[in-house]
Amino acid sequence: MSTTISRRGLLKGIALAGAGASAPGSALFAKASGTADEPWTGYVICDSCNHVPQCGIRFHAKGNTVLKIENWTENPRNMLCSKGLSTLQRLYNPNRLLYPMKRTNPKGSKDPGWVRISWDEAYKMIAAKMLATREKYGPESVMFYAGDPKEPRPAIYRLARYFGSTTWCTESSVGCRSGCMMAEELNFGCPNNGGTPSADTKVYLILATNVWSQPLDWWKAIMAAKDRGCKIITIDSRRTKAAEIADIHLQPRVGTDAALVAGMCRVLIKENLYDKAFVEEWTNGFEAYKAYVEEFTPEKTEELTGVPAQLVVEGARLWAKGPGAFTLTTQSTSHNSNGVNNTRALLLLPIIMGYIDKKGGAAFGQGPKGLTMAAYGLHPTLSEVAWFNKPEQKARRLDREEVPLWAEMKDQVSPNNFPEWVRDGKVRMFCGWGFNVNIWPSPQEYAAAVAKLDFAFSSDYFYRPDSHDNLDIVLPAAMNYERFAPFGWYGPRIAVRKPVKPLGECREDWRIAFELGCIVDKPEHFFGGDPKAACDFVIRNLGGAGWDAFEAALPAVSKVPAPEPGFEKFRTGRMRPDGKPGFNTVSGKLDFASARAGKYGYPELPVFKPMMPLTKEFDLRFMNGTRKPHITHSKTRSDQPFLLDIENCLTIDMAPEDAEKRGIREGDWVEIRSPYGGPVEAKVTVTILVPPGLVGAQYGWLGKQNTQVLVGREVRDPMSGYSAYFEMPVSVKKLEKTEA
Ligand SMILES: Nc1nc2c(c(=O)[nH]1)N[C@H]1C(S)=C(S)[C@@H](COP(=O)(O)OP(=O)(O)OC[C@H]3O[C@@H](n4cnc5c(=O)[nH]c(N)nc54)[C@H](O)[C@@H]3O)O[C@H]1N2
Ligand SMILES: Nc1nc2c(c(=O)[nH]1)N[C@H]1C(S)=C(S)[C@@H](COP(=O)(O)OP(=O)(O)OC[C@H]3O[C@@H](n4cnc5c(=O)[nH]c(N)nc54)[C@H](O)[C@@H]3O)O[C@H]1N2
Ligand SMILES: [Mo]
Repeated sequence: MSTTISRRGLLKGIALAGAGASAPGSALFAKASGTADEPWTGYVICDSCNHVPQCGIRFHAKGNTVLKIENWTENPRNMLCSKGLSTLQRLYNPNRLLYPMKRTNPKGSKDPGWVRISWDEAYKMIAAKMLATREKYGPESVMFYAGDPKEPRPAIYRLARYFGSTTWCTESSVGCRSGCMMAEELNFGCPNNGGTPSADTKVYLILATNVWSQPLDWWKAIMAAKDRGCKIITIDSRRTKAAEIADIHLQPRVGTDAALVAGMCRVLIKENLYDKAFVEEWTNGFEAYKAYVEEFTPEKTEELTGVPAQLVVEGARLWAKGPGAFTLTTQSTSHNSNGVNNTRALLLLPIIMGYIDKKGGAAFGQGPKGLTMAAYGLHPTLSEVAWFNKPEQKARRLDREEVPLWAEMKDQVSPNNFPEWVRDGKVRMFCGWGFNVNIWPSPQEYAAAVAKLDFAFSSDYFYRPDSHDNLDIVLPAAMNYERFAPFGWYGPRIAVRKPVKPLGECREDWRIAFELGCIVDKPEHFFGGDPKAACDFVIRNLGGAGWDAFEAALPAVSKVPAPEPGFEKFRTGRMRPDGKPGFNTVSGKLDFASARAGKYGYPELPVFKPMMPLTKEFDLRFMNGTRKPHITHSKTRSDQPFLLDIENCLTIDMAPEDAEKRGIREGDWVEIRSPYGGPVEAKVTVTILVPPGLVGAQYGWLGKQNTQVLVGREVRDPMSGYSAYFEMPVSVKKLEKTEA
């Protein structure tokens, strides 16, 4: 089976599907053309890049064929981007998986020998294996995993919980932005990555957040604030769009944010610009931090970070002219070996100024009913996150020795030692949804571990050889146009869907998880296998009128009751589950110093730690994974080929000085090596987007262009267990070739 697509064939296919015709011999198009010709309008949610909440899509269909899509204007998030607009290519991509398949050749064979099977047979094989593995090796030996796809997660939580396994993990526990969330929870006592500026915001701080990774309305809100006179400070190691519109751009070298913040806080303290009263009443550990930052003079800060001393001072002074709000929606600051502490440091900037839950400051939002959102905007009654957080479950966690603080704080295990778990017989079976082995450093080691499992399956939209070749079963997942669950969630607003029927025998992920649950556990725990019934359960639990009423209201987006947001909720006990004033940290206050971290031998303060040194041979830092507007991870490449017109190979950004020194020009091909692997081939863009000494790249290209092989597995942030994707020293050499 191949994932390469003939572009002509694909475009022809879309035209055929659009016309409702049926291409002989093609299972896909036989199903795609519906019988009824009545035009109708549907409503779904884009899942291209997994912003949560996601963007709404209105589509026009005939029979079961989607003909045209547009912005769902009534949806709070209603501006589709290049990725969203090309999702129809993905829906009608002739390479889609349409039927369950099982392998017939032994693992390791070049050809797995896939044959089509029925859902019944697939479920029987999987369920029998789940039960037998649990019986023989205990529940933890069955691992549940979801990739970046966040939509399937609540249902898989439920399956893992009722099956009784704590070995439940996702791409977020491998390395997304949960490392940043860990910092948020340590400082604030709850996740909070800031938000867009409000009408009263005077200064807005953009912390390592790339414009291209955000929904389009994020940018609109920032430009509107700028027009109102709000000042912008951007802290980003590259000169991004967000840096170019900033009043002050602070450009620290990668992984040096803790030093930059120490320098800025020193200025705020020395010049008496910080909010003394707030710090005294609502924070913990300030005196220790004050003593720590003493050595970070502007000059020393410049030496450590590369940010000019004068800018450190000016940045601090401008930030003090608040109220100030911030955004830290980034994943990138958590991807170096001091990631959690660098992020904790950045989050001290709103704390020291007391811009916490204030008018014009950083708003602390809340879910419709509770204090915080859980499980990617989905309700804890469905995900049953509380079960994973009970002491008896925590005691069984496979990751508790490797990342003890993470294991205490997080309900998902850190699976970065998966190869060792398989080697030691701790994990025997793998149940996956959207599994991509190439998110890991040195992915070949994870692929080899998959091949050694007793049994493994995954559900996906497409067949991915790197990840699927050594599975036992591959299941075809329904796409966003074809599923009911989950609904979109925007604060108290809930957008239910009106989808088309799945192509072939695709099934939605919630249904797959629930139907398996019905076999290995009790149907009453899994809504009899019905995703819509599960959504209805959550909506009613939130006090809403239920799925049918919400569907009848479409295209309007319905509301569930919600408490007034209000300001300074920490004064009235709304930030803690026990209703006491303060924050949900161990100290009850906002933590400059965290006893929770100290308990496990990590520094209590968010201290600076140098990155891996560059060497004579590996003399450039590699930023392996910044986002681009037309790329999502590895999947948009072959799935949505319109986007390949924009870029069709791995390109790296190099500063003009660095390129010239190596005799490299725009468009040249180069090879990249690190102490851990390579060569990797890429085409060069010469640009001031990156400073001298830094190479910027996207990850997610495959084969010879797979940058993950450059990342060493052992270089990690000890607090989160995350890999240092953005830290590797590399060499870049010109190649004598002109094509990929
Ligand atoms: N188009 C698109 N959008 C996406 C995605 C996608 O693949 N494509 N993926 C989605 C997902 S899963 C995620 S997690 C988010 C990620 O969203 P982001 O984290 O916002 O995206 P990145 O481009 O990885 O990084 C943000 C910025 O951090 C800067 N940076 C890197 N290291 C450092 C550092 O050490 N210090 C400082 N100060 N700055 C640093 C980079 O220069 C970059 O501009 O995007 C989501 N949105
Ligand atoms: N070097 C480096 N590595 C990184 C990062 C980086 O910046 N640099 N970023 C990290 C981050 S933030 C992330 S989020 C991860 C990316 O995480 P990945 O897990 O790679 O994310 P995707 O590529 O979105 O999806 C993985 C697979 O899921 C399938 N899929 C998509 N949607 C669905 C669905 O709804 N159901 C099912 N069953 N399958 C689906 C896709 O076809 C694909 O095969 O990579 C991480 N790794
Ligand atoms: Mo992510």
